[in-house]
Amino acid sequence: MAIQRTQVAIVGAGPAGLLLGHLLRTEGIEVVVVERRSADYVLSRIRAGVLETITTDLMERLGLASRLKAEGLPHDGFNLADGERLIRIDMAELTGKRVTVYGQTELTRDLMDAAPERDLEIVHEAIDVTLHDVNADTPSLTYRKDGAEHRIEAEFIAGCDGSHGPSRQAIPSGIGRGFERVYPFGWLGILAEVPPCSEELIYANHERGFALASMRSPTRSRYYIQVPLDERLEDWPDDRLWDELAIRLGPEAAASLVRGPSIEKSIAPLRSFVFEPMRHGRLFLAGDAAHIVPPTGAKGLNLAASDVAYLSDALIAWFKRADGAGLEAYSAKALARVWKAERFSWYLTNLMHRFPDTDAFARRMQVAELDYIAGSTAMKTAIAENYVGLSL
Ligand code: RFL
Ligand code: PHB
Repeated sequence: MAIQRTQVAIVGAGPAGLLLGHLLRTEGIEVVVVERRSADYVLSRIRAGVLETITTDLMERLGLASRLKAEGLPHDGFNLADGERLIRIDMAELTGKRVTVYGQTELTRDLMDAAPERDLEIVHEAIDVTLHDVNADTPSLTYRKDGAEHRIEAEFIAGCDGSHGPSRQAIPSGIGRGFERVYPFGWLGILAEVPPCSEELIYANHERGFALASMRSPTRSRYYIQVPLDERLEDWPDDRLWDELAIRLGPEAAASLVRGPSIEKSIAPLRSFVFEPMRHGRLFLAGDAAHIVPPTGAKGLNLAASDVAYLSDALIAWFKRADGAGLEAYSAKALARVWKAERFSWYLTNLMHRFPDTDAFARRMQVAELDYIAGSTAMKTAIAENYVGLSL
């Protein structure tokens, strides 16, 4: 078996693992990232689109923000639609901050492309990654690649392997606790090479269910509709999906809705989940490995970024100054921010979707809440402050 030694072994080359790897490399810390999938597969996953300044600042700090700055779309506001009414949340005016629309795929590509020049080693197609002795001084992981067995001995392991990866499973049951809310619907998403129907995002609460108008660029649109969990993709040919979007997004958006063939179409279930604590011995969890949010608040990728901002600072303090205080504080500090993002994502999900049990009273509550938001700068500010991202 080939044995390799490193300071930090990172499981997962999604945004959390790649950002953490780069942040540690800038301080000369030795890192190896192991990823189950091929680079092409990772880049083909269409996911997040909205970046908080926390995320764009990290890319800037890494000196990897040139394409993001050239191609990312700064957004000063977004809209909540309810029937005929459009409530604009002016993030720039209310908070002095904005968000950037830039696909997770593009961010991941920028981080991957810069890996060789920064000596960030990424092992793709690593099979059967298994963590060992995470609660001892000598944690390690093993994997197979091209039929050969490999072992990496590290001082720390960062579990950045998403919600189904092996890292969280390596924490013995009884040590931690998961908190979960499963929603009785999913989002059917479509990506198409057509100009967006609106310059800003529209989150619509319609009697037929939620819809979202988003985008990737001035020529590429991303839309979602709420669907029952047992919905089949085959039942949603493009034409039916465009018709449904035109109804749910409201007449104004429908008038400027440009249709086109789908480049990608998929259904994702919605879930809230938090695992506490985010550390066990020398294993630290970050990103989706520790928590999931429903996509309604656009928080998932940004939480992965804030986790690794905390974790990289803590690991750097350890390796550079033998200061372990940051590592001790990591879980509590990250969770404090995670829970606030969980709250906001849950709140916006409840406000904007039709649940199977949304009865007349529950619907009146949604209308009253939206009415209140429409007329209250305080409410709009609270929503804007959460959407642009709470401070680190
Ligand atoms: P990822 O991206 O899932 O990466 C984890 C990586 O670990 C690998 N892995 C393994 N590697 C080795 N061995 C194993 N056994 C492994 N098992 C798994 C995986 O292959 C993968 O490469 O987690 P990470 O890095 O924590 O990043 C989290 C984000 O990807 C996620 O939170 C966001 O995509 C969520 N999300 C959104 N977040 C936002 O901030 N803004 C948005 O607008 C937004 N929109 C979305 C979203 C997620 C969506 N879906 C599909 C769930 C929209 C959607 C539809
Ligand atoms: C997206 O563009 O994919 C997107 C935007 C906002 C969300 C979720 C997803 O809240």
